[in-house]
Amino acid sequence: MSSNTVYVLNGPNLNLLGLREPEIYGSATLDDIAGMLEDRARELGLEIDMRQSNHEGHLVDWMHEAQAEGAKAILINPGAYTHTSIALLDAARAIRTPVIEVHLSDPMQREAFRHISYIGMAARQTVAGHGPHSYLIALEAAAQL
Ligand code: CA2
Repeated sequence: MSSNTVYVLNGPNLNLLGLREPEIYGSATLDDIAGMLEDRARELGLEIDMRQSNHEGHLVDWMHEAQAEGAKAILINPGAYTHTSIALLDAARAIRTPVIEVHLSDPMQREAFRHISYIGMAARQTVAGHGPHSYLIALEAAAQL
């Protein structure tokens, strides 16, 4: 862990990526995305700490941890917690570590209940709608911070 570490946090159901609903979320698994990010991070002189949890509190704890450990940035795809979690919004506001919101799909082009993003209210940037490439775009943005 160093100040060049970027936490990449993934919320509920993203462990199923590549295994279910490929028509919406594509065929890459979360491990594939981690590999892609690690390759690019190496070129950028960064390190990746990639995690996934189906539990809101774990994501909150990891955001606090990122700040305590002096991480460079947090990339977070909160999954459906994007649209429900004031706890994640409060966590993003409570830390100084920059937060970049990431989505595979573009929630604004989907059902109305996905149009609100709480964490988006505190994120430096939101990258959405580019499939796994959204994570890479977000990593490039983190490298510029
Ligand atoms: O597009 C995204 O990245 C989302 O954050 C994905 C969430 C969804 O609730 C957000 O509105 C947008 C859902 C993640 C669920 O991932 C699955 C992966 C494979 C199969 C089923 C769900």
